[in-house]
Amino acid sequence: IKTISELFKTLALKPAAPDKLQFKPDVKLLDRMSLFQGDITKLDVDAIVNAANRSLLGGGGVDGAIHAAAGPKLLDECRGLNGCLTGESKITKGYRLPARHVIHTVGPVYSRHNVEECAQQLASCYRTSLELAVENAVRHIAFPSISTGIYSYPIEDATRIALNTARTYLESESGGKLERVIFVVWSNKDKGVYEKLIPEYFPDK
Ligand code: AR6
Repeated sequence: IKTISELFKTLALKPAAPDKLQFKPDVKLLDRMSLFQGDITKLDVDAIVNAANRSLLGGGGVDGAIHAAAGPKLLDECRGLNGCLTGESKITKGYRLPARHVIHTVGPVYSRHNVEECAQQLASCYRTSLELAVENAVRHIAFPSISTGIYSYPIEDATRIALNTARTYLESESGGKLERVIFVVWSNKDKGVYEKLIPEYFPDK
């Protein structure tokens, strides 16, 4: 787990020339991800992801924190987006946030009777956010733990999906353009789950 100053140190990388964006194969996957505990609205990165709802018009949890920190212009831009389906993502500017962009994704409301569909929708949140990031030349993207708050997704299952989807994308051809994925946790319990599972999906080799 990185402290905020360590995280910023790792982020203070020289911007790559556009034609050199493809990551070298010898850069370890583990060196392209970070775990950060704290408030995602404070991160000075190209994009932070918002765990939104289908209206995209704000709410509680991390969504409320992002809208409060970004200011009312974020809501104005969101009004023009016409909502978003579960498992899909839309991008806006970051306004008063240190982050340049906000990628709004709509996670599933967890249901024990529909585990398979929830898992596919959650994976789709991560995948479509990462795709939007690359389409918008985002190099650093920070994710909160989507659906695991108000939407009640079990943290361990959700974390496996987050790590697996990010790892698969980072290894893909377009994912080669992403420099770093940052997973942001709020609670100590969630931090423990990520620390336990990261070595399974991002082995240190
Ligand atoms: N920085 C980082 N993580 C945070 C922050 C923050 N400032 N605040 C909360 N978290 P949730 P969901 C963590 O409930 O489950 C909203 O009303 C939080 O501890 O924000 O996808 C939307 O409008 C948890 O680990 O999102 C939707 O209606 C994680 O962020 C609904 O909630 C996600 O919790 C979405 O629910």
